[in-house]
Amino acid sequence: MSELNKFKRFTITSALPYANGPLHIGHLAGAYLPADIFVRYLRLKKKDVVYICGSDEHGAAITIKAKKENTTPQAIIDKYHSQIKQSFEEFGISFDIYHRTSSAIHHDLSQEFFLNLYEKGEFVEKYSEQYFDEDFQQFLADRYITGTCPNCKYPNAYGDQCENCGTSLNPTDLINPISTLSGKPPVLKATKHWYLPLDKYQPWLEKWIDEKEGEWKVNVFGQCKSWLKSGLQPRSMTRDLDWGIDVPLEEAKGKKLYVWMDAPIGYISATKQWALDHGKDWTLYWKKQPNEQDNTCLIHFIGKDNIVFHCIIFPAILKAHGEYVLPQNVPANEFLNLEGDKLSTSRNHAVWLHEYLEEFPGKQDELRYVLTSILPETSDSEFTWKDYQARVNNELVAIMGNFVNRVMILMHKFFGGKIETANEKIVLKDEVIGYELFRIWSEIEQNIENYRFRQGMQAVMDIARVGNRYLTEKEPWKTIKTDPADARLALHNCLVIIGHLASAMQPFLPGSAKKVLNMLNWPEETIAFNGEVSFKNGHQLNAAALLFEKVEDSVIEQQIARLQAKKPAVQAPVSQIVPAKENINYEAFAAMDIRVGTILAAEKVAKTKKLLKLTIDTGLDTRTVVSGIAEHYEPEAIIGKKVSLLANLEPREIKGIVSQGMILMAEDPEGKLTFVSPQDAFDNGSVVR
Ligand code: B3M
Ligand code: ZN
Repeated sequence: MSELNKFKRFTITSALPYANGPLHIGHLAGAYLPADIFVRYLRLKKKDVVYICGSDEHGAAITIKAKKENTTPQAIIDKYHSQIKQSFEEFGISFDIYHRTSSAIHHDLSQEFFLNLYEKGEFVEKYSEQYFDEDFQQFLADRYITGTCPNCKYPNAYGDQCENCGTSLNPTDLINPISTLSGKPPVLKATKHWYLPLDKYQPWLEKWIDEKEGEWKVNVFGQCKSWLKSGLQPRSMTRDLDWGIDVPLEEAKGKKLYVWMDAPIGYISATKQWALDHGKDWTLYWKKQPNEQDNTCLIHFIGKDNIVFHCIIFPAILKAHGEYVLPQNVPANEFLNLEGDKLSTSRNHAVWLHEYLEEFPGKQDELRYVLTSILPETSDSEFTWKDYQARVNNELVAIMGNFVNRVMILMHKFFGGKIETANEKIVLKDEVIGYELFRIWSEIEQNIENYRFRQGMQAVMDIARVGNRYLTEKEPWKTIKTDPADARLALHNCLVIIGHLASAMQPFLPGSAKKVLNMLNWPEETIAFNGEVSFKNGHQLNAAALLFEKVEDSVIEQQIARLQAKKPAVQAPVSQIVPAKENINYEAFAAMDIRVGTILAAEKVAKTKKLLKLTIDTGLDTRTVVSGIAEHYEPEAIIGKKVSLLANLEPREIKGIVSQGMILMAEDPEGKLTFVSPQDAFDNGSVVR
């Protein structure tokens, strides 16, 4: 407890997930698992800590989902809020409260914040030209508009942020903007909004961020510096939307607060609700105290795409308000990938938490262990099912489970599971082991306090490694025959090591730590973290229970196969759809003679990659058509196929063959082709119109 020791109180937050879909392992690895480990550690250290989270229920993420599912935003948030809450509970993320931003207490507090800044004259009021979708009669903010990122040229950047390079954007920054509602380029229209003058706060933010050098993670610090370097722009805190928190001003009727203004305030309103429920004073956890040393330590756990909002915009809001503490740290994680590909909700390429919980009942700690071991702490990392299996089988089962199991079995077999000692209690009687444990403990604590949970987890595993080595060296199964006292001493020492192990497991693998404590017949719910571990003379151990089970190949194969099957064909973003053409009159259409025909013969056109020479029965005649479909169809496979043929297209010579007409094909944005054919058996020569 070095740096952190100076704080009396901790307010720990995990990013509020949008209530627009279920949780997956990427969420866990980003903002929840690390925070949960950290919070459990603080609690074990007897710190005053509140751990806050809840659903983010506003913004375009919600309304767009509602449109997709053909339902209301309210129905969407109700559905996903309860699903997400339940998954978190079952998985064992130990929030003190999981709240929601649709609550009245949150709406009130957000409006209060806005008015506070408004009355201080902090906002810059500005009419500006904003993109507007004429078909849908709606202004296009945030996720309602996509286009090419001016910074990295990513083609599907959102109006408020490029998810590829993390840059925070305004819709007017986008190159070739497209409305996600109509798929059309938008028009510009004037509207009034209230801007937070981030440019004005820049000098202060620079100074504040600079103080974090060496303290904040390099990925976080680096991102902040680069935004500051490119110069901050005023950012609108209001939106022309019909879902969200009303802007509390008469002249702003119909406008809502920007979701990134209200969402972080959600941390505060959730704390208020928690305090109300538990008879606490919420202000202690958020507001500056008369003596600086009484201030709470505020830490935000987030994914890297949220850095700008937590390190620049929210601190600016808090500072402008004036009464609140600023975050002490924002240990953002990078992204987790899955089986060689980005996790993707829209492509259904994910391991969903609710599905995992259903299919792997009681195996929360297995997932916690694997994810903790691969957390994307300094760079993106990857989850694969094979790696999951290997880590569970070769580490949890073979090292941790095996050590505990061997000691428990031997204690029961040789001594009926009962501690007997001439002293009042047993203590560790091995200097080397004692020294090793001392070193490991300091590693565990230092790693947790510096947000290096991967290494912290490995250090915990080292306790089991030390135990296994010691047990193998001492061979009590042999000495029991020659020197039973020595066998007993060795096993007693092992029990002390198991006590340390259980103690250290608690923040990381809470369920398994409990199981071990239960085997040890430890009366308390928890065991002191890095405290004295000992057993009284006469102490009776409980029966050995299996800690972890081997993961069979078939289980993993099934998961891999399912991931493959789940992936629907890549969905084209709206912006890739070929833009609409100009209107034509009916005459222009009617001039086309389109007929149903049958392919009688097909062969490749020599020395070309793309062309097939087709012989078509058109009902009128039998003719030759050259078609550019050779990369999509084998000639033999299409003989007998019904097609639609533009029969009165001027004949054209292609590679020395006269082509009389054109086969109609549908082409998707990926360039895949398919025949446009009648759905039923239809005579050749039938007219298409
Ligand atoms: N709901 C964004 C996200 O899920 C957002 C986090 C809010 S934290 C205040 O990426
Ligand atoms: Zn970009």
